[in-house]
Formats: sequence, C-alpha cells, structure tokens
Amino acid sequence: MIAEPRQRARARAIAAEPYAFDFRPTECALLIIDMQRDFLEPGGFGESLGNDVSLLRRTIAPNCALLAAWRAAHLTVIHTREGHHPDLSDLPATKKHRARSDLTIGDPGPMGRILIRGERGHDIIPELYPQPGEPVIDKPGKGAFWATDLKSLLDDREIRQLIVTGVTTEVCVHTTVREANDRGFDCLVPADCTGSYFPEFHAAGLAMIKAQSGIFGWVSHSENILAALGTP
Ligand code: C5J
Repeated sequence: MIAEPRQRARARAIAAEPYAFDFRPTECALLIIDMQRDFLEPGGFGESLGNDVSLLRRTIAPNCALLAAWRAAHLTVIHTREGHHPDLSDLPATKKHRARSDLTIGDPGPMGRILIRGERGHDIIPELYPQPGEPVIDKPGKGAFWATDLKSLLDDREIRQLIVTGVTTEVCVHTTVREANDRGFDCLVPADCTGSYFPEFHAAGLAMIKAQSGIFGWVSHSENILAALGTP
C-alpha cells in the first residue's frame, strides 16, 4: 500500500525577531539542550570551571512551562546531554586539556565523575527530567548533530523546525542552531529559556542568530510560543 502524503501542518505565527515565525506544530520539535546537573547545579563541571551556576538557573522555570505545554499538545520533545564514555575514548585530548581547572572531565567530583555518562552530574536536572518515550541524545561535542543520530531521528519524524532551548546560549545552543541551520531546519530560540555564565555572551549569541534577516534563525520569548500553543 502506498502511504498517503503527509498533510502539511497548518502554520501559526509566533511573534519573533527578525520577523514572525511560521510555526507548524506537527513539524516542530522542542530540542532541550544539556539541562544537566553538571552545568546547572553547584559542584558540577560548570562550577569547576569557575562559573556562577545561579546565572543558568533562571532558565529552569520557563523551560518547565514550555515543556509542560509541549507535552500537553503531544508534540515531539528531544533532550540532549553532553558527556563522554567512562573510558574517555570519545574525549578529544584538546577538549580535556582546555577544560583545565582543579577538576576536569573524567575526574571524580561531588556528583560523580565530571561529564561522564551514567554519573549523577551528567544527568538531566529533576525539574526537566525526560518522560518515558522522549528521546535523549547523548553527545560528545557541543553540537547535537555531531556524532549522534539526531538528524535521522528528526527525519524519521518529518521534523523541519526546532525550538531550541537550554544551556549555554553561546556554546551548545549556538553550535546546535548553526548545525541545524546548515541541515535545512528553521530554528527558533526563546531567549528566556536559554542562558549563559556570561550575560554578555548570551546577548551577543542571540543577536547573532537573528542578525541579517535571521542568518541562523529566530529569537523569541517562551510566552509567545505558549500563546501559539493556546496555553495561557
Ligand atoms: C559547555 C554547553 N558550555 N552545554 N556546554 O561546555 O554549552
């Protein structure tokens, strides 16, 4: 039997910069980047590098609201985690050396070995914990497409648009948005759902995404997405 061509989803406008985003819910996934204890909680990798993790924690509440609305609408959600195999076989020497501080990737820390898969610190924070059936992409790099099966997972679900949230704005969120853009996805980044240890990098990262008529995508606010989903 020949499959029926998929109906093109009806678009809803989301207020965004540099102009409204044509949101097609069934073709759009919520991609939540690296909301892991190692980045957001005291004692993890982020803090070991000398960062103030409280700067990232303001992203938790808006991400929770967006995730709840997304789940209620039965749309696709995908989580990612940055981390490495316990034997460090997927950790480039360059990354290990440049993560130099008192603690580095693979060292034992207060939440287990830093950024190692299976350790407590590597896991997603309880507030945003994935539900059964929600894909979790484990990535060794900053971008969610490199050395993962994210592209085939999106293609299988006929996803063409991504709402990208998580941490940090200028590192893993930005790298992923750039990778997605080059692969033909339209990306919208809600500013309140992303954060950085460096507020000036957060602002610059968002400015770069929407510059030049949206060279990498769109920037908006979670309230505008909730409005498009019909969530007050
Ligand atoms: C970093 C990330 N900042 N998830 N990782 O090392 O942005």
